[in-house]
Amino acid sequence: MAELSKVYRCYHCGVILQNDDNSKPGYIEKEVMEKYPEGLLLCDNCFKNERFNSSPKEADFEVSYESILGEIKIKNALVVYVVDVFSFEGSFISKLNKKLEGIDVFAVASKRDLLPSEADNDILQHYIEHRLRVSKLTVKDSILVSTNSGYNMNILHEKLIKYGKNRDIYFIGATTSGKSTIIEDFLRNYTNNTHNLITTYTFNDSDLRGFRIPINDSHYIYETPGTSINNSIISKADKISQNQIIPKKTVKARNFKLSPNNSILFGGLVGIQLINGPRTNVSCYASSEVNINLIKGDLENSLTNLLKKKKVSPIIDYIKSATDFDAYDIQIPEKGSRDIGILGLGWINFIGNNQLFRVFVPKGVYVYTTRGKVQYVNK
Ligand SMILES: Nc1nc2c(ncn2[C@@H]2O[C@H](COP(=O)(O)OP(=O)(O)OP(=O)(O)O)[C@@H](O)[C@H]2O)c(=O)[nH]1
Ligand SMILES: [Mg+2]
Repeated sequence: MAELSKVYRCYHCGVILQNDDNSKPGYIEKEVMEKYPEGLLLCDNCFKNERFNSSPKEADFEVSYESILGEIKIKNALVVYVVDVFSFEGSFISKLNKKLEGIDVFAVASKRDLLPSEADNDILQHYIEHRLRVSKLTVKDSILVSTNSGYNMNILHEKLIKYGKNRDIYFIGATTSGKSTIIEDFLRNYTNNTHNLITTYTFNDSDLRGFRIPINDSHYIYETPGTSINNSIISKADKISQNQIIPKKTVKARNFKLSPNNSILFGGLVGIQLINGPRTNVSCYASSEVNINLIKGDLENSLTNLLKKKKVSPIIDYIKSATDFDAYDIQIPEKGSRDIGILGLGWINFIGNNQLFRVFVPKGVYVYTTRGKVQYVNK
């Protein structure tokens, strides 16, 4: 009797996969096919050249910003580096960090209210300091704050006045990290006892402008424009989805048990499949307006169906099927609490145990993995 056997196609280019000749289209190693019989398979060519990339791009920053950094260096000013604790990777920019080497930094981690109140502040602060230290920044001080809840804002104001006694202060950071909101909060409790005015200011050798606020007769706080991020999911989404993706209130963990071949779907935006490894408890962090679903079995079909029927939210109009995504494989050799995150959207947290995850994101969006950022008090 004739035997039917399944024909496998490359998930990206659609070519029929074969194990016989690596010089011909569709070649894939036999072991890979056997290892992931139900996984999404890519021919060697697509795996290497096109959509698979095990070292995704990092958050970027604009060259024009360098003139501001030059000004800071000449004045030996203090940099207040504002990072967003929810979207930390999107506001912690390694290219910018390199330029900050040798400059004194006061790290202000903003938007504390977006993380669960039970999250351990000491561990969070330690995580941020660790990341700054690893990036070789000269961190003179750091603080967690929230303008929304007022958390640590008085302490921050006092520190700014203290540090401004003998040097200028420059607020820098990614766009939407929270610089202006912190400065507005500062201004609410501020009295100008100097002979100078609050003015707008154009930074040396550039057309970048920001506010300049006198702290005393010889020193100022400078608000710089944010450096923009082009590989965040926010930059790929339309206004309506952006509104759903950016959290406005505390993000609570949503928990799932993920078995091999099953996936977590964030709206119609991101799919994270456990390709290989033990059944894993996963906590998902994203805006409450982003649906999070557990998908059993074939992610490619489920995703295409859900997108077609608009059964998930948010969706981005130009993403119509599974082939509109970039895919990354992430192997987790580390033990302990780990995160896999998607810039601008959120992250999953789990205990590392040699898992292999496959992450599908809209093309050009940055995916990262780090040690776990949020741990709970009494956990
Ligand atoms: N939940 C929460 N949202 C905040 C907080 N601080 C700022 N935001 C929001 O974050 C967004 C960006 O804040 P801004 O202060 O404008 O950010 P920025 O760093 O000045 O951004 P650019 O001017 O583009 O560089 C706004 O929608 C704020 O409402 C906070 O403490 N908690
Ligand atoms: Mg601003």
